[in-house]
Amino acid sequence: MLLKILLGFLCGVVALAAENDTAQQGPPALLLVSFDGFRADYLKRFPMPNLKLLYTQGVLVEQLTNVFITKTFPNHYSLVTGLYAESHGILASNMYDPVSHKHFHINNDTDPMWWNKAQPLWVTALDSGYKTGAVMWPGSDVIISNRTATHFMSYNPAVTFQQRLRNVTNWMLGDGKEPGVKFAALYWEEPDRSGHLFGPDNTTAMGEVLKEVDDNIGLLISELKETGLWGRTNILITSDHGMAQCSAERLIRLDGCLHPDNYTLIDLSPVTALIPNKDPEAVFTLLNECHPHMTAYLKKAIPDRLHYRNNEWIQPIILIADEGWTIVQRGNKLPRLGDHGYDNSLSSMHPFLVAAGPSFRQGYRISRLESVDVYPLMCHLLSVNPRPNNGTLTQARCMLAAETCWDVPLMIGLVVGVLLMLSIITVLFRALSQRRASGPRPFQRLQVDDDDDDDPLLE
Ligand SMILES: *[C@@H]1O[C@H](CO)[C@@H](O)[C@H](O)[C@H]1NC(C)=O
Ligand SMILES: *[C@@H]1O[C@H](CO)[C@@H](O)[C@H](O)[C@H]1NC(C)=O
Ligand SMILES: *[C@@H]1O[C@H](CO)[C@@H](O)[C@H](O)[C@H]1NC(C)=O
Ligand SMILES: *[C@@H]1O[C@H](CO)[C@@H](O)[C@H](O)[C@H]1NC(C)=O
Ligand SMILES: *[C@@H]1O[C@H](CO)[C@@H](O)[C@H](O)[C@H]1NC(C)=O
Ligand SMILES: *[C@@H]1O[C@H](CO)[C@@H](O)[C@H](O)[C@H]1NC(C)=O
Ligand SMILES: CC(=O)N[C@H]1CO[C@H](CO)[C@@H](O)[C@@H]1O
Ligand SMILES: [Zn+2]
Repeated sequence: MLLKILLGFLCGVVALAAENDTAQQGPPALLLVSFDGFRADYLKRFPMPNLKLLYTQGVLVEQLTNVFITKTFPNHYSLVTGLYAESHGILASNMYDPVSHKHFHINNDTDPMWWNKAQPLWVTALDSGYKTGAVMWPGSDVIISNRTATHFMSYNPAVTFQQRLRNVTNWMLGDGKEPGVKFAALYWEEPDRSGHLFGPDNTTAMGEVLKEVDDNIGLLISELKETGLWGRTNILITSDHGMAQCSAERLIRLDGCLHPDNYTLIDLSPVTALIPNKDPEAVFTLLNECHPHMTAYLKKAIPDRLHYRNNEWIQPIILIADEGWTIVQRGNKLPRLGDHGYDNSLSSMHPFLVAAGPSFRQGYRISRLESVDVYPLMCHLLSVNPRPNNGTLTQARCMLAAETCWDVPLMIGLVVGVLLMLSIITVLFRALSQRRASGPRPFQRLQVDDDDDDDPLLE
């Protein structure tokens, strides 16, 4: 009896403490991981048992429509801001500001000027009282809106995935007194590096690197389990862009069309950005007729759907190569066997998204999502007020366990099915009542015959 009371008391205290704990800690922590250059169809072409384990227990978005240009920096910044490149300002790997005459390059990127048009989630989430972390994600070590993440690591390719991961889990655990990091973003450079080197069509090489990537996902799962973070952390595994196969037969040489004295080159391939030195119309005309697999645009004529026009760092002329084509100034040398940056409507440019953790549905799949929609999803998961952005939660909401989502095809099927059943029942009912009517009931029959004067055969 006494034991029972004691047990009940203990249970009560534990429950209270647990509730206190969750109330104090707020929503589950969120870990965002990007494997650079992970083309969506690698998931179908290569076995990835650990990644598969994650999405069978969570959600798989088969293709993520990323932003133009489909390069690493623009897309990583879109993931953490929900903005198109023209709005967040990280437009390419190489940029030029005509006012300050400053140059941006991915190895010389820490001037806040380039990043301050937007604010990444690791900064915004600080205002909700959270600690945040950023490991080698583009912009991690840049002071944006006067701040960085609580913890960050600058880009260093010599640091292994496991070391990066260990730092992140340590930050997430906290030190006992201080709460841990609530949002962390982690970057890894494969399979992009190998995709450029060997080309995405090289099944042997890509198979090897994707096995390594999957082993890293295995490490992630076991590290989270060992530290007790598993089950109370939401995990997003995604990427910035895909990869197209290039070849030496698909080179576009600018020098064949126009002497280099006529323009200043800012960025080269597969999207060239240039400033005509004089006579922009003449330069444009020559470039426009240069090659059937390259499209030239004057800045004002860049198609709306690319969301790549309204920014002072977009140069007066851009050239876009067709899928798999490489723009060079001169020579016959192919710089890379695989490349990306092409039109974001190409499925070869699309990455994927896997989501798992306490907030997500299990074994759920959707075929598409916009990469700008990942930001409002993350803000929702963290209860952070999203800053103005180009995404929406409409599609992504269905990934959440707490939401009931109407599956449109299923609903159509259901409605059609119900209507069909109703019609069958009506038809059957009529047939039955007619048969009964034509049965041995002479008086009724006579009455019907009387009314039926429009049918001469019955007379
Ligand atoms: C709940 O949290 C407060 C503040 O941290 C603490 O003082 C209190 O002891 C906790 N209550 C329980 C039952 O753990
Ligand atoms: C980095 O960019 C700044 C600003 O454009 C420039 O002053 C500096 O020389 C560059 N550094 C390197 C190493 O190129
Ligand atoms: C950043 O800090 C400087 C000086 O500390 C201040 O003048 C400036 O307004 C701050 N900028 C922002 C965006 O908070
Ligand atoms: C990452 O972890 C290593 C090893 O524990 C440590 O020496 C280093 O300071 C950590 N880096 C950061 C930025 O926390
Ligand atoms: C594929 O990559 C491997 C290196 O992993 C290389 O040895 C092989 O020649 C490549 N094959 C093709 C067809 O390029
Ligand atoms: C994207 O969002 C920004 C910030 O709200 C806005 O200024 C811009 O017009 C939006 N772009 C589009 C194409 O809606
Ligand atoms: C259209 C144009 O500006 N063409 C010039 C390109 O550069 C060469 C060499 O400097 C000039 O001779 C062309 O007039
Ligand atoms: Zn790349």
